[in-house]
Amino acid sequence: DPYARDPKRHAALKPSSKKPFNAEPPPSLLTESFITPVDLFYVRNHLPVPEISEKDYILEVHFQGKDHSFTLDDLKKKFEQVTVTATVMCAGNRRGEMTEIKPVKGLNWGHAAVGNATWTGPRLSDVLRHIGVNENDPSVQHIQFEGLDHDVANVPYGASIPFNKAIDPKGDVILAHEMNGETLSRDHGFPVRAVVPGTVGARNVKWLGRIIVSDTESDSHWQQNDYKGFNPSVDWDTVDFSKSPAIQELPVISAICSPDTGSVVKLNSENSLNMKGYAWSGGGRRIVRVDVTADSGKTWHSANITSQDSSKEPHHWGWSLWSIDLPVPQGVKEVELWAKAVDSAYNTQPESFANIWNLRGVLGNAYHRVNIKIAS
Ligand code: MTE
Ligand code: MO
Repeated sequence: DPYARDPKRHAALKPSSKKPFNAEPPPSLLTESFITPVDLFYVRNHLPVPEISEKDYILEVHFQGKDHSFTLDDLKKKFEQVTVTATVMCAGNRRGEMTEIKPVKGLNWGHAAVGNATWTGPRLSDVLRHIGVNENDPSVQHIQFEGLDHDVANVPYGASIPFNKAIDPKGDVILAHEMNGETLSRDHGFPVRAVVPGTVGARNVKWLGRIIVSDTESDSHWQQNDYKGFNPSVDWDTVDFSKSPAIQELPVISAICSPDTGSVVKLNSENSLNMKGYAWSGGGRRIVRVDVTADSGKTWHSANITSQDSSKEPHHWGWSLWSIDLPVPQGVKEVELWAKAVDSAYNTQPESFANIWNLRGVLGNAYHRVNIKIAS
């Protein structure tokens, strides 16, 4: 069993698959703290967790036919160490809701395949400049990452990001060796992972073994034939993965973390209920508003943003947590709660999943709707 040496996990993580291990925490735990605790942070592994010893670890960086090697010590001592707060979210977060429209291929995620952490390490841009990469070099277009996890045919997990994002010091791409101030855990990429703030989880390559400075995208399955969006009418007979760009920056999203769907809620004296959730947008865009309604949009209320990343745009990489005491229509026994967020570019979420459905179940950012009962 290639998974026999996987690490132990927190009992609160609910697996959607055990081998490879994929799991998310109960949504209500996400709004307990602005920084998601490491052991409650969702885990998305495609392969067994590799066993890497700190002293043998080497990061190879390939550029113009040459390999440059860095030990963990090199990465810690040769470069300025920076800490960024960044949310990491799986492209398939909220896939379960999309599946209600029509089945899709993919893990059945709820709305907690997302977390917010601080990440510490050298900037990728500093490492690239150190080996002589010039930001104006037209032959450099993509930075490819390879993990030290591989499949039975020895193919590693791989992905790439645009060179512009990688070389921009304000892009804040970090070769992280710490998460929330602690040594990176095995599930989250020990000893080094790429953290690509504002960009889909899939490009935040864990167990980073090799970086390739290239004129082309990664040719990995995950870059070429997965993690792409399509027209809702495209099916597995007609899909042509070469026609859609790989997902990089993610669109604006929000979700209600409490109350939970199906729960029975007692109203407070003002005939209202407390509702909490998260909101986030990719590309360093800040959340400027979270709108919620308990009457299908007749009356919208703006929630209070209770905690927000203090970093300025365009590198506002962390999520926002929100809360509101939302008035509920008099005398009703059941309510559908809705939430939608607005980012600083005034992008907002689509109303329903019907017209954003896609065969891989990615980019599921429709209004979040939660049905609850009111206690009498
Ligand atoms: N990196 C490697 N090496 N192998 C993987 O399977 N999964 C990716 C990404 N990096 C993956 C990886 C995906 S799809 C996501 S969503 C994030 O890691 C999940 O990061 P986390 O497990 O730390 O939450
Ligand atoms: Mo993912």
